Amino acid sequence: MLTLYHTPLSVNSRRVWVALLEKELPFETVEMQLSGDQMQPDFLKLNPFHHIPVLTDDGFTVIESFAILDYLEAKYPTPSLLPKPAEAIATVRMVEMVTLNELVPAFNPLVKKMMGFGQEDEAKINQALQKAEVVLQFYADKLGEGPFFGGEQLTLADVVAGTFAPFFEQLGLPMTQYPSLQTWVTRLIERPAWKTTQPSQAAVDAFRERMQMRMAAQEQ
Ligand SMILES: N[C@@H](CCC(=O)N[C@@H](CS)C(=O)NCC(=O)O)C(=O)O
Repeated sequence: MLTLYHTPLSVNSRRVWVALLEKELPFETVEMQLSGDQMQPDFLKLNPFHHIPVLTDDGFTVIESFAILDYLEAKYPTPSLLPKPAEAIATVRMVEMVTLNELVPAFNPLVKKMMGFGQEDEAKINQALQKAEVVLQFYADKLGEGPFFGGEQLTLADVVAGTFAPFFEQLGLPMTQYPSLQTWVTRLIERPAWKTTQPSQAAVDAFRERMQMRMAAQEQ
């Protein structure tokens, strides 16, 4: 049996959760609170770095979300989330790595501002917005006219970039400048896998409150 240790608010977990759903695999979930439960000996045996997601598959444990995605693709290849042509594979990998290495660092100050975690200075926010826009332009170029990054089929590129996509507007990114990307976002968020894994507003609000209390306690 496949078991996913995760928390619904984690985008690192969500990409694995979406992949499991898109592959229509039977799996169970263990919801972590990340309030100390990730430091318990039983969990540290699964991941000594105390991070989610973790996937176990009949006694085999995989940590690191991208390793998990590769494992799922190799072990359960149908339906495939990785195209075969060399150019399409390169596009998928580029989108995955650009998301991780370029979009995530740009997103961090924008998310902090949106969540009200401390005061980010305006110059830093503008720089982050500019960096994020370079990524959006890159996505739009790679998407072209296709419904998905790898062509006609949903791929890991859509899963990885697409789990950030529902937040583009909320973070102040001007989606109207990228109509094909906007259509792609709409196409993804209508899929059952995205609907199932979309964190509720109540969960986001509760997380914001917990973090603000933790930050206030640290300041005292
Ligand atoms: N590179 C890891 C990052 C995982 C990660 O940072 N997980 C966070 C949640 S988003 C976590 O488990 N934080 C709790 C902790 O580190 O104690 C991956 O892609 O799986």
